[in-house]
Amino acid sequence: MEKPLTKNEFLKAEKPDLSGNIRATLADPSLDRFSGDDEQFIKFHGIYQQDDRDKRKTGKEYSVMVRTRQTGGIVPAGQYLVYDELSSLFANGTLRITSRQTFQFHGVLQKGIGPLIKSINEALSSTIATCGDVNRNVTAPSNPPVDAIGVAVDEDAFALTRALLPRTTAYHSIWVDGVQLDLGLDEKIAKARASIDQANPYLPPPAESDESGAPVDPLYGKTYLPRKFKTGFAIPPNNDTDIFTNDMGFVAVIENGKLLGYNLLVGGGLGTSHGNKLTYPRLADVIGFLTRDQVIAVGSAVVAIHRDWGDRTDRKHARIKYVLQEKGVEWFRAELGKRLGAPLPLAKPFLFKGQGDAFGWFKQADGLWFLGLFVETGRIKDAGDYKLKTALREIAQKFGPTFRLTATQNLILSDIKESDKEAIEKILHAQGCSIVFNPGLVKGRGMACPALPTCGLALAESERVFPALLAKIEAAQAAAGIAHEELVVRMTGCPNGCARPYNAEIGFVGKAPGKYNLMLGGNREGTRLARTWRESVLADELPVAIGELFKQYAKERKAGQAFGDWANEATIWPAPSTPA
Ligand code: SRM
Ligand code: SF4
Repeated sequence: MEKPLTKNEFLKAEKPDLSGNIRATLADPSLDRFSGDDEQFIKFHGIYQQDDRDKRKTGKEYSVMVRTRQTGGIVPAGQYLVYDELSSLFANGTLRITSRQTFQFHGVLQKGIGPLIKSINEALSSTIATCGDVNRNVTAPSNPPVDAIGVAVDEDAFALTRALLPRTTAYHSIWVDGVQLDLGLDEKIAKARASIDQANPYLPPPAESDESGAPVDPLYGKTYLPRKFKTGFAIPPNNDTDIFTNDMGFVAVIENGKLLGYNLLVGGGLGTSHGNKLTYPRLADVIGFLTRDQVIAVGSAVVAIHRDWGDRTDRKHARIKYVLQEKGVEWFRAELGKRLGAPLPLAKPFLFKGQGDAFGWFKQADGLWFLGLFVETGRIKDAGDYKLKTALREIAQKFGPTFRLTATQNLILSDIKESDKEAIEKILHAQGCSIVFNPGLVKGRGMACPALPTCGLALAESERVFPALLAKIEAAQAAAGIAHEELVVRMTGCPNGCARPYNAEIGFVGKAPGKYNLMLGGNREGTRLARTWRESVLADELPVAIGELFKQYAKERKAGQAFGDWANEATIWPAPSTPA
């Protein structure tokens, strides 16, 4: 018997413009949240309904999280200044850099959603399709931010972003045309628009019409994709966008200093559910080579394969990685070739040598400078004497650098004149942010997801406990005589894998309050999956267990061997080991 489609499939088919009842809910001041079905529709608009989980004992306090779109993490200074103001006006005062180079506003109350999203659009960005069953934010290398190849890759990433935007008419009619603004931000917004000096790159092309004249999306149709879809670009040898974890990846092929095209990767994805063997993390397969002018055709064809072959009967099994795993790479190559009219030629050789961000000052190809800054767990905030938010506002106002959000939740300020470097440093030091220049190779490589109190799916803490845990891991390194050695440690509050723990050297995956699965054996290049070493370890015992491993590693390692590589091979594994 055929399995029935999921409820989400019926919702999409019923309202393919994705409008739901959002308009009516917004118009009713007595409502503090969206109803059941709209919780699904709002995701396509970049909104997640949440409640403060610290306060649940006294009743649910609803708010939403709003996620922006920033291809390649690029945020012009003017746009950043608008976001800075909006985060204080409508959110919890912080801006959260995500693991896919976007910003999230947390704690937005119902009446603030309209003005917030309208202002984001006025500042020439968008929240369209940053969630939902569509292509999400497209990542691209942020480090180094400016050279001829980097610029070309950014152009391709933007072109593909536009081609894969859903053409829903509801987004603009609800949030742009449907909201009146009276915030006194006009001058700031005008400056943001002037600094961007182009039309909104996130405005989708118009929808097409079906036989009855109704608008229809030529790629997504009426029911969009079976599930989310993620796309990234990378420039070897730096795998800073963790390209193998994407549904679709484009790896730059460079010959004689020129961007020849890309190797296509398909079928990465990390989300799993504890105890559900149908779900697992997977790294992408290498499919073939394409030239730059094929990016949109190939990208659209891969998305269409997900649309047509993804599992619409089980949302936990609906990502394209399962199509690749179950039908095989050869099947996929043939299917893609059929849609393109010819198979892609073989992929060219490529090698990643590492990932992660560089901190401090670097010269760009055009003679200007960029500054790599560490942002602890991606949270731009003012807290006590540490006033990163204030410092960045002042820097944006005075020097107008381009902000680039990295896929490790850090920040690059680029296009800075040599003569401004000293003043920028002074501002950061004066606001108590000296750590941002040199976090070291453990903090600087680390990543944690938001988890509690905002994430409705969190089983355990992550962002709030990660800095203290990393400090203990650094202390354990010192005790084992391996202080300051590079180490990729990532933590999530549940098995969905938002901070990508599954290909880290050490991954902590929330299992229950205060308990984590401890994953080991990923590598610094992001090209190997970690495996579960111990299940349900108490939070306090994590640094102790790791400390013992560090001692063994220090004794046994080969010259230059990284911890993750040692752990992958060492005789530390219980047999048989199981994936999380
Ligand atoms: Fe994620 C769901 C946060 C990157 C896999 N993710 C969520 C939600 C929206 C929870 C929810 O559905 O209610 C989280 C919101 C928490 C909050 O309070 O902010 C959330 N995900 C994040 C961010 C903010 C984590 C971060 O530390 O930065 C990242 C936002 C990226 C962005 O800007 O678009 C984020 N999420 C990822 C990644 C990593 C990546 O894409 O590089 C993954 C693993 C890769 C993958 O997709 O397989 C990831 N998030 C998930 C999943 C599991 C999907 C699956 O296939 O099973 C969920 C749950 C779901 O979709 O049902 C999820
Ligand atoms: Fe929430 Fe889990 Fe993602 Fe963390 S990994 S943000 S707990 S869904």
